[in-house]
Amino acid sequence: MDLLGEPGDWYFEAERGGFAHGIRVRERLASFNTGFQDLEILDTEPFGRVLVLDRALQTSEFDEFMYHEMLVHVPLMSHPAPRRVLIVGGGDGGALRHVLQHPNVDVVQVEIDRAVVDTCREYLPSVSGGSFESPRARLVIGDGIAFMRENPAQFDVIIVDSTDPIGPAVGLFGPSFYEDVARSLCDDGLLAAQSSSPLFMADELKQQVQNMRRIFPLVRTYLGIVPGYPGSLWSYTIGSKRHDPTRVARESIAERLARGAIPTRYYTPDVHHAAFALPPFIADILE
Ligand code: AG3
Repeated sequence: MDLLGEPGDWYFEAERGGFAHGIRVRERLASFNTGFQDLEILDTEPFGRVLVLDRALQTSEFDEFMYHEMLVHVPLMSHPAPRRVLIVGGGDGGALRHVLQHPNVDVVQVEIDRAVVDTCREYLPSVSGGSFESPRARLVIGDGIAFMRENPAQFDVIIVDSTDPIGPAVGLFGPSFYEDVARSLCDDGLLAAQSSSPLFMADELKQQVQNMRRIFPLVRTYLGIVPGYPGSLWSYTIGSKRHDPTRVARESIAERLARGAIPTRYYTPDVHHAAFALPPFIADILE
């Protein structure tokens, strides 16, 4: 069976352990190998247009806000006054769009695969929403690791918006990567990274958190729901040099959301704090 399917068929994303979830395809809009990975843009019934890389759904018009708001606003609100932000990966531009909603923030984004940026700007324009044209954004096509080595002590917040910790992105999860991140952060900087499904990729989550703990004094995992990802339940992890994301005052989050007129559909001060409450089976993974 062709897992990607022709129009009217289903796109199935198979997870290890014999679980797959499916989305009905209206049309396959693009499908090619970029030189780095297999890229698909599908138009689907419930999720609208979606980006698939190496057969893993990355982003959709339908639920991108659920993922990007949690990946972006939780770390930015955990820093008292972020000015310089680095995004590693995130070629669809969704993380960039949400970071730019914060006033006074300049962003550098380093994405290795230009084809992801170009194809998403063409087929998923609402995800980046014109943010690549912002005077506050600079896009670098290249290797995030090399970029960080050349830019020490530069950033208040670094966001890693990568694919899964298998295959090409695996280098973005190891201890030496986190050393580079720490060096590229200011003295009170913090890192946020997507950290996989706590259900289906528990071993990867555990390893990632262990790697971060070797480098950062404060490591906090939090949860969100992303219906397009396997199992819907998703995790993110912050590694921080000083600021504790679980201690930021609700009033200060509310005040900054209002001052910036930041239009959220998922993230609120209460959601920020609720996200750090871990069910015991996940707390056990991280012990
Ligand atoms: N980055 C995280 C995608 C993880 C999805 N995994 C999966 N479907 N198995 C998404 C990039 C969005 N900007």
